[in-house]
Amino acid sequence: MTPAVWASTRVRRTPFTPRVEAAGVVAYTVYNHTLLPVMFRSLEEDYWHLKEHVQLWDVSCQRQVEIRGVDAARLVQLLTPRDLSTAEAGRCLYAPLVDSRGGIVNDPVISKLADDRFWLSIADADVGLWVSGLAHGLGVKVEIAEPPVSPLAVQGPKAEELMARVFGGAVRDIRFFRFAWLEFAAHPVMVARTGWSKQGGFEIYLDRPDLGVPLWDALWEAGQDLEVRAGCPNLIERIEGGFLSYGGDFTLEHNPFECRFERFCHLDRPFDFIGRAALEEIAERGPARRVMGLEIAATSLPGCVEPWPVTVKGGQVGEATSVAVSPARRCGVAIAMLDRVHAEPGHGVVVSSPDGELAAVVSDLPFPPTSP
Ligand code: THG
Repeated sequence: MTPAVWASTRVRRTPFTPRVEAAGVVAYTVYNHTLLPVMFRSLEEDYWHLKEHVQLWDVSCQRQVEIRGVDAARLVQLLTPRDLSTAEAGRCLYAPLVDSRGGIVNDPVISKLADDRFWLSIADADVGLWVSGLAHGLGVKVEIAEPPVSPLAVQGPKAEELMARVFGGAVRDIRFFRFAWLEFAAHPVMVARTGWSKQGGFEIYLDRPDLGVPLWDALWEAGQDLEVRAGCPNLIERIEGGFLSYGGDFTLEHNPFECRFERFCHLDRPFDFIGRAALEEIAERGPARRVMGLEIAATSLPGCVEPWPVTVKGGQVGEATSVAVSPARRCGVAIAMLDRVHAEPGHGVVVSSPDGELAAVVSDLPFPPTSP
């Protein structure tokens, strides 16, 4: 029997928790000290439903670190190698945050609300402490807060139709990684075309906890004929989509090049950020490891609760950190950090699972689409 993880007052509930529980959530994880659903029916059923219909995801655990003030833009730029100078208000940007050694502190979605106001929609680590420490040490004029904002994701191929029914046709004009302020219950809320799936959709950044249940119910009722269901980031779909999970697939011990984040690192542009010297050196040398996909010869696999060694001729060349069985591919799929020489699509490797040694083939991330 797998022991349960206990909730307590240290683990935050969310404005949507009553509806998530009414919808029959079967398992949670804890992310940013907050409950995050991980499964409703089964990973496979949730996967197919996400790819065909529309789901409501309680991703309130994606907490917002707000940075505002006259020095906000300068401080936010110092946090990341991604050039933010060309972004206008209304943009969202996925951006690694790095420390002075080039290690990844977090990988938030940064929303630019105004020239002097940003939200960092953080992955699972206490970014507020890192930013507050830096602001104190640098003596910059900013205010840092974690406002009571709870994102609700609406994901799946029917997400736009459902959102248009509740928020009006204006949602259709929101481009990928942009946001707009739209009204719900006569209150303006931030709606972005973002989300942790490749199926398309939106995230509603609800800043009124009292409107959580009414918002959920409005989407639920409007989506009955669209077969709306409660869902959550799906392990299988996000592995296939190549979405890396901070703390699991990569940590402070990894740099952006190992994570294949080079498109978010603008070393050739002359702005200042923490870790520039370290990243320039790594870019020059080339990263020691690269994150890749694996296709594993297996039709059932146990959960990966600690990294599984990846070997070639008995020598370890890396580790798999997220593993699932894909019903679309009828094999195991994994995200793995591999030594550079083995990080090539088509390379054969062996994965040491708790069930024994399994043959695997290295794949690109995201995994190439399957034909329907
Ligand atoms: N939504 C919000 N906050 C988040 C996540 C989210 N915080 C934590 C975690 N998820 C951050 N991780 C990612 C990873 C990838 C993407 C979004 C969040 C993503 N990337 C696109 C891509 O790689 O193609 C686009 C990147 C870009 O153009 O900037 O969607 O899911 N609010």
